[in-house]
Amino acid sequence: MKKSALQKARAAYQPKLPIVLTGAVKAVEGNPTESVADQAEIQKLFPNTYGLPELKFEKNSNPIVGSPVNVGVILSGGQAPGGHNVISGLFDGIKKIHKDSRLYGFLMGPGGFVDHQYIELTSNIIDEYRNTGGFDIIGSGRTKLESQDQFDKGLEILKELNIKALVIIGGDDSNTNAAILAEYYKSINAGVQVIGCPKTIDGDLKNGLIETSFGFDTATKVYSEVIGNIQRDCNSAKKYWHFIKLMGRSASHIALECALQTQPNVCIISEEVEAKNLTLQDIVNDIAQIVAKRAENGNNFGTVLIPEGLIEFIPAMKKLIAELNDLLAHNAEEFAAVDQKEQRQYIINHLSEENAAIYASLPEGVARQLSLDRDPHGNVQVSLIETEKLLGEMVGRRLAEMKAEGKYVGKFGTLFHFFGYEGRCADPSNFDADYCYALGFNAACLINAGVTGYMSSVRNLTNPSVQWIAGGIPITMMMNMERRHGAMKPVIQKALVRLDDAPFRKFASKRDEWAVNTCYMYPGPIQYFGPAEVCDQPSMTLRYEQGAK
Ligand code: FBP
Repeated sequence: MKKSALQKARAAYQPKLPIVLTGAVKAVEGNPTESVADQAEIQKLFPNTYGLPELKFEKNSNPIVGSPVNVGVILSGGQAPGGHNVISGLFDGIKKIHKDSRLYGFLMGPGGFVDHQYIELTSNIIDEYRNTGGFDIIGSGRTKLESQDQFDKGLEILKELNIKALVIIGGDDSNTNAAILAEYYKSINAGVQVIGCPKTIDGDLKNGLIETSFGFDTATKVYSEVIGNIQRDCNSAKKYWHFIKLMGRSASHIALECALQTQPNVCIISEEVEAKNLTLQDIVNDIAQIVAKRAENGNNFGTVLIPEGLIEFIPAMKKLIAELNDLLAHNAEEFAAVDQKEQRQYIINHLSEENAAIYASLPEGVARQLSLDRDPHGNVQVSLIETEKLLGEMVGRRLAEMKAEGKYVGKFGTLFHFFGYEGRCADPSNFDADYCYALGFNAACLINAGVTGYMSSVRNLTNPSVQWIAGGIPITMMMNMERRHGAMKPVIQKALVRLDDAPFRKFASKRDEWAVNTCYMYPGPIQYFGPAEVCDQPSMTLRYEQGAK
């Protein structure tokens, strides 16, 4: 296959491993752990894998004397830059344990594991994908691994290929399933270890020991580059307001990071909307005020960043979606039989009065999206809801009212954008290339240490990569009980934006100035070659979280 000049140069990049992983290691046990909440219930559900200690790798003076180990790997859920480096790190790690170790990749996500679709990942294949974006080396999928049947079916192929460990590279839902699988295999003495790796551009799989999920760094740099370009454009032409929706299913980490990088006029943070119990109209009024204020200064242009998950955080919408979820789940057949033109009215007739009124007030497109199929985890597919258009139109209407009241003089031209898929398969930044390679290599060390139900943990990430700390944390440590599909289930707790954490506080201290004045920042494209202060900086979220001022 023909390669671009950058592809060729990038293939030669050697990710920097934490110094501790460059030689033989020993796993040092820390204190036993507890789940973040609901300890008694989680312990009961995970009798074999609950309460395990944190692990930290330290240098070992004895060289590694390992035997060959066969390992399986699955990419699960949405793409995130760096997945290929997790796999190449894992490959190099198991080859370091023993040159005859083998790596098998299950195709198109967990589905390939259940259906026995796989390829052996040889060095020729791995070398083609080092430092590249995408998950195309083996593909990804969203099949939910949850039933014993699936686990048993998967075990058949693991036995056939003599696989001793399975590495699941995924987000919170996939790692929840990794924990359940680890517990099950342990309970039946299957002899298979299960190790998770923290992936998601959304940045919501993190805690003190998982400082960030991979892919967040690169994806937000890609979005920030284009937001910066748009800001330069709108500051040049001075005639458009750009409404930009940013991916991130639930948490607003991506929008917040991009705001810190680009200093837009407005950035909505869903978690704040929920905490302040704001309505859609409140949000619209706030944006309209800012547009009017800028118009007073002759600035009929600006940028508004909108997190993809906003709708589900507006308290009134949240209640509506919860009732809709139940309604559609309990009346699925009847609803499917209703003529498409009548479906909106059917829903209005079956909702409580309060929710029916909100549903009826929504534009056709948004209402329709809320009634469509959920994803396999039961989530509304928020990436398909055009919140940016909804807000832009509503702000336009509000400004017309304000004009009639003599409170606004200006022009309001809108343009709409959605940045999400553009960033998920970008070539990983140096940070993600190094971090992912280390996560994969570290997963091999966890396999060699014989543990199961652990997530690969590489931390101290704002320091140079050679100083990163490597180890593992029990996945059960991240879990709590939540209602899913009408029943309480153990799941990894999503890390939402915390309003008392440094990144949000930084943003909140600056946003009034950014709103009225034009303080745009232009981060430019990701740089792979050049000075470390340009090429190797981690996200601003991570830097503020770790004490930057
Ligand atoms: P993961 O949580 O699996 O990493 O996926 C995140 C995400 O990129 C969200 O930001 C987005 O809402 C969703 O995937 C889109 O899903 P799909 O790829 O199925 O369209």
